[in-house]
Amino acid sequence: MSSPSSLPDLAAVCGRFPFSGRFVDGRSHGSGHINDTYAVSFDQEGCRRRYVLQRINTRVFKDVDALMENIARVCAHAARRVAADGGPDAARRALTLVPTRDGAPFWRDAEGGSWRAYDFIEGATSFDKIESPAQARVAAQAFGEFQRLLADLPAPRLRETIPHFHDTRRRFDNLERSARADAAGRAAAAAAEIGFARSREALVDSLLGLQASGAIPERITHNDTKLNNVMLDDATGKALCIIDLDTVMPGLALYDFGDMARSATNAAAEDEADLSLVRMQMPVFAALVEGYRAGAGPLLNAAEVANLALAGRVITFEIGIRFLTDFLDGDIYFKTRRPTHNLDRARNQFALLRSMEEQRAAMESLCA
Ligand code: ADP
Ligand code: GN1
Ligand code: MG
Repeated sequence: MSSPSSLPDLAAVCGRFPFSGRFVDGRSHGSGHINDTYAVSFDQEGCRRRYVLQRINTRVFKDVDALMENIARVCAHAARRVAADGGPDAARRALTLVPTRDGAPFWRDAEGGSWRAYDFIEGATSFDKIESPAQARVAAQAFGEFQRLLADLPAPRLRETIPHFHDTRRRFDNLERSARADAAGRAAAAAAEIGFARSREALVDSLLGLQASGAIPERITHNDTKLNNVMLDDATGKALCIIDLDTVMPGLALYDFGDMARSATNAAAEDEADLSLVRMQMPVFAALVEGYRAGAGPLLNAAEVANLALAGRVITFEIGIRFLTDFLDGDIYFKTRRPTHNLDRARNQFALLRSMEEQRAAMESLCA
């Protein structure tokens, strides 16, 4: 799905939310692949106040009511925890949803677009690419603490916002289906990548097998723990807040760790086309293991810890498969900025998987 070229009427959308002050401007914000995210500024008696407005991707999230019910519950739970912990800066340590003027969690526009608003977390950055092992440690600790937070979420069970989201077997079968259908006439251009995916098919059942055998439990997980879904404080470098809560739902802790390993250990950007730059950085992986274990604490069982390195390979493979499938389907899911963007991303993820395979023994030695 390519990015919209012109801005929607953000002032009009803001009118549906109880923002006070004078609308100053609105612009595209961030580099997420799914929702349309905007930063909107207000002048409140000489002070600038910003909010995040998001048009939810309803092609991806089919049941917005269920999605927003989950998000409202998780935000409220996180806010209660932050308040109970005490300490400064509570407003920046949990994502705060701003209900509409009518008290609803989102607003549906005349074209069917669904809009929500959050307080803007100021003085913080989300990184697309890791800068140091120390940064990996704080990010992983924050995701580990978030895992513990979710373990205490009061019933009922959260709704599944995207069914089978991390069902890697199903993702693989979808790739085969897309390769056969060749809807965009691109299968020939991706023959090498399709062949690579087939050569690693054995990976797709590994986490599902551990779950089926009872070795690893289902938990409530974030499911999209890429590095740019945690905000780090510009002043201290510490983690402030976990964001992008759209896929918080039942899952495996190994999905969360695996996606951190995928997104944070890469020496190159996720869409870097020069594959010689793609490499799994061992010191970053070590920092992730340390940080996640420190954050999640005793919650993780021995089988989860023993399979952290495997999770990195599986999720890197899974996301590679998803990028490749989307390339074959004609770029209908992820935002893209060039015709080969999804193919470049898939190649990149497969190169990262190869690098993890080369360093498998060293990675596994850290997971005991
Ligand atoms: P997507 O699902 O498209 O990835 P995200 O919710 O992750 O959407 O938002 C995209 C980006 O916008 C994030 O990576 C982050 O940089 C920024 N962002 C999101 N929410 C906030 C917020 N409340 N305050 C500041 N920046 C935010
Ligand atoms: C998407 O929304 P964002 O950009 O944080 C995707 C993840 C992928 C990731 C790859 C809902 O994450 O599953 O791992 O892109 N989110 C959804 O960068 O599909
Ligand atoms: Mg995101």
